[in-house]
Amino acid sequence: MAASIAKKNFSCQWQCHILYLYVVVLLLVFIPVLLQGQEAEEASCKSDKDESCGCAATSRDKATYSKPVEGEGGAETPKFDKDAARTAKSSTTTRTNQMVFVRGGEFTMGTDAVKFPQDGEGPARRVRVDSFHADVYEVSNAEFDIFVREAGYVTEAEKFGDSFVLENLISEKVKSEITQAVAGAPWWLPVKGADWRHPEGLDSDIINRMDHPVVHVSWNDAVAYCTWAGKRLPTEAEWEYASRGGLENRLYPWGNNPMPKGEHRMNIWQGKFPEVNTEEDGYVSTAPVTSYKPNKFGLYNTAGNVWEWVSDWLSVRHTQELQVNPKGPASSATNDKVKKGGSYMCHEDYCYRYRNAARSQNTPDSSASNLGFRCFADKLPQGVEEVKL
Ligand SMILES: [Ca+2]
Ligand SMILES: [Ca+2]
Repeated sequence: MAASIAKKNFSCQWQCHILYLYVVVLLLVFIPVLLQGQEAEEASCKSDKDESCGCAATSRDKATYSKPVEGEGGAETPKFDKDAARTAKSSTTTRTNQMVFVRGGEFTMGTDAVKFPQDGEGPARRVRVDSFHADVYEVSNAEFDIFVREAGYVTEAEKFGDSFVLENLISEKVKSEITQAVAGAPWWLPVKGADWRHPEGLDSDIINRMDHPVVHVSWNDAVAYCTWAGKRLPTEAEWEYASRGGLENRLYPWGNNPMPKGEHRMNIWQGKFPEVNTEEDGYVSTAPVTSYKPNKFGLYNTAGNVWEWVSDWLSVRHTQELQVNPKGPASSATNDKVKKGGSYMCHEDYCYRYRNAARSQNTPDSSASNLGFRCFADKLPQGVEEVKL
């Protein structure tokens, strides 16, 4: 009996050792594989965060999107609704179409302190531009309303029947009707009925925002407005020259300090994007185009508030040779136009693009709730007030 128990114990010890060895071998084989997978996932996340801020995610032909059907709310059926009448009535507010003369010169465009290499921010290069007149303000709803009423213009967002809106700004009712989101930037939602008169969808209006920048305007809409106004879109070089206000190699239109003397100088995002906007600069969404101090050339809100279309097609490669009045490439392989200045959605940790040198892009038919424009001109158009500095 005692011998039998001893034999049993011996047998168990032997079996246990085999089992133990088996487990050790399994762990040695699988742990490196598991760790490798985790590292790959972390690398992928890091890469995604580095490269995608959603700034360029609102391009119609790059997002899952349907084109409008002719005759079904398409180009041939401009809408007239009670909002149009209301905006017309309230557009007798103070004009903000003034321009300022900007004397041409040579400056350093772009930067060698590149934050987003994929955007083509660098290298820093010398550029010379001729003199021009620049809109002092971003084009406001009131100014765009005058254009729409006089020209009978219908924006592309109205023709498509939708536009991109930041999720936080949309009512729960509108949100519940949305089934799509933008890959890589889920805070952007395509909202039916969102257009310049209805910035957050059909249950919103601009009645109390006539002095705010017009949004949901495509590059094509911006060109149509500027042409009607006797103006044109700026080139990227002109826009950046004007935004820098005569200061060399500075991050912002006034210098390198984002808040000189603790004072807010632009409408961007405070808090944690995209969950919390603490609104410390006074605005959770757009601000009136007259907000904050202008730069030394007299321009307001080139940094922040809304992105601004410029005329250039996108290229992310630049020559370091001196360029005179550069207009950008003849076309873009990705069908993108450049936009400048960042918006109220930009945060230092996420989409740090409210710097003079920063840039992003969208296709020319794209529109969003943070994208507007201003016009420049070679000659001061008749009837436009010139601001003297
Ligand atoms: Ca803000
Ligand atoms: Ca701006």
